[in-house]
Amino acid sequence: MRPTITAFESSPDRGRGLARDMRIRWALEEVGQPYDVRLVSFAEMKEPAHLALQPFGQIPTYEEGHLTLFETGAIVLHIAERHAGLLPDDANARARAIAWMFAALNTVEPPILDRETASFTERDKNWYAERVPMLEERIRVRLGELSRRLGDADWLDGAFSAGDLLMVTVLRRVEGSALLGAFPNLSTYIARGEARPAYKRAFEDQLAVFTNRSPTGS
Ligand code: GTB
Repeated sequence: MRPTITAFESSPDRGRGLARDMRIRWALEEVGQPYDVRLVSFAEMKEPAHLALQPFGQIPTYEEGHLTLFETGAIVLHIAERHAGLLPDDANARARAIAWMFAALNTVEPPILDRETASFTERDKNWYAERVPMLEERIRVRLGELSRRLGDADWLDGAFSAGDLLMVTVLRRVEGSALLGAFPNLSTYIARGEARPAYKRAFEDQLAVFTNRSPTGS
């Protein structure tokens, strides 16, 4: 059954692929599952019809027949469990790939989000300048740990998996920053993710929302 996801009608990033629908688009492209996209405005996201799908009034959501899902981790896991290509067949390797999915969302993303949130909402506070180095140090520690674990491997645990997909989307949030620049292997890891044909199709399709080009046909 062809799923429908929701995405921003007008993403603040103007198509840089930083909004979280990108994760779902990429996962669906990796497994070759065509999908539809319903664009929602910020106002619509807070209305009852959308809140019935996503209790926190956010995107993305995922509808497939009678199933409705929210939370990108749950959606990517659902896609990965039902299609080949995003999780290994070996049970232990599969469990480890799922651990990397959680690590991306629970361990690496939170300090990055804290820094972003501070820059949006706390800039006018007199303690902001004091707080930023602390927030950045937390990110640096996590990136250092991740960098050490990745070493010179292509992916986090053997073949590319849903764990890498989520980790790359999380790391993209600091792409181009001095924080990430200190860890060249993480920059090349992101580049490897971005070079995947499925990533490129997903990126073009979310960008098409802003450039009015027609999607690649997924
Ligand atoms: N934990 C949830 C998940 O993983 O699904 C988080 C979902 C979420 O944060 N969605 C955001 C949202 O709907 C969009 S992606 N926010 C509206 C709201 O909460 O009211 C976050 C995002 C938005 C914009 C940029 N950007 O412009 O760079 C990057 C990331």
